[in-house]
Amino acid sequence: MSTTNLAAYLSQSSIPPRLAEVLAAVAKGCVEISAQVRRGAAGQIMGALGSENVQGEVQQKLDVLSNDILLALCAKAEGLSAMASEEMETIHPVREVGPEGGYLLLFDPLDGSSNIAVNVSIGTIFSILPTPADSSGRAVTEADFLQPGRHQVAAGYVVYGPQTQMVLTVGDGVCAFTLDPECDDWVLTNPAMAIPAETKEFAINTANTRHWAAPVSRYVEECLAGVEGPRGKDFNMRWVASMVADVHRVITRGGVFMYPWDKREPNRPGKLRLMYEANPMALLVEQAGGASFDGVGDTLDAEVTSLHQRASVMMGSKAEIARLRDYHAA
Ligand code: P6P
Repeated sequence: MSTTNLAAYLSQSSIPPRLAEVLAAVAKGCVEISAQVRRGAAGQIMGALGSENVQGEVQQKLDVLSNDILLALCAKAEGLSAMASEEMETIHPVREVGPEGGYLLLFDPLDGSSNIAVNVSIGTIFSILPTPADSSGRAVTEADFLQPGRHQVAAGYVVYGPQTQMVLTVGDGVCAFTLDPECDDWVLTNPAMAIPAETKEFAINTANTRHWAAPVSRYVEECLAGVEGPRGKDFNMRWVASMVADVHRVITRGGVFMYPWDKREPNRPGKLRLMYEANPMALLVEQAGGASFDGVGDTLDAEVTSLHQRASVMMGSKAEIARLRDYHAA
């Protein structure tokens, strides 16, 4: 089937209709979020709310607005049983799980929102899990969400940059859609995104250099040593400080995105969240031919013990992640 836009893509027989309905609702919500983001200071939605989210981070007005948009629109999708968000401490039940099962939607409604005030790209990240087999006929609990990333049936992000783009996987490769603002249609602009195995770009916040574990320091030092060093080639460093923008670049042209464990908070695996940041991005990267590593094993195999748990994140070009794994095993 020649799919020209998201609606055509979601109508493919390989995608269960109720999953397609959830994805269409997320996409519709992101069109509305895109419009609010683009209005910026011209609207009444800029600035901080003076409140903090469950992570103790200052909430921007757009964080809460984006969260509310997704809650309202996605609750209408018949197959959706419950939602969870970076902006909410507890899960948001929607309806009892039907006899045929249902879906759990997790999202970071507006990742990188500290960049809003300086007009740098931000994004929405989403992940869809199946309801557990034994959940039919009952309400969903938080424990039902605590599934490894490999259980995801779909994942994606929307990057609000010079273009608004959605990058999506339903487990059969990765495709990209570009929002045509003249008709609010998601046009299929890349049917098969593929991450080059090799790269010359890495993304990490080098302000944290002195806090990194030795394998990460070794990897970055070798990149910085360039053509005279063991890598025998020069590298570029990029850091947007917006995961969606950095990972989008990696999926588009290769590279490595890293927010690894560091010794500032030794008991904390990393800054980023597993369930609605690391896992959806890891599925996309793997589906695009890359790899994702949390310092111990594949991100998607990480044990899940709590909804808002954090993770050490290294993902991108396959050969580079293999090198990082070797350095961690040395
Ligand atoms: P730092 C944004 O706040 C975020 O959660 C990710 O989008 C981004 O990659 C990271 O934090 C940036 O963190 O410490 O460089 O500001």
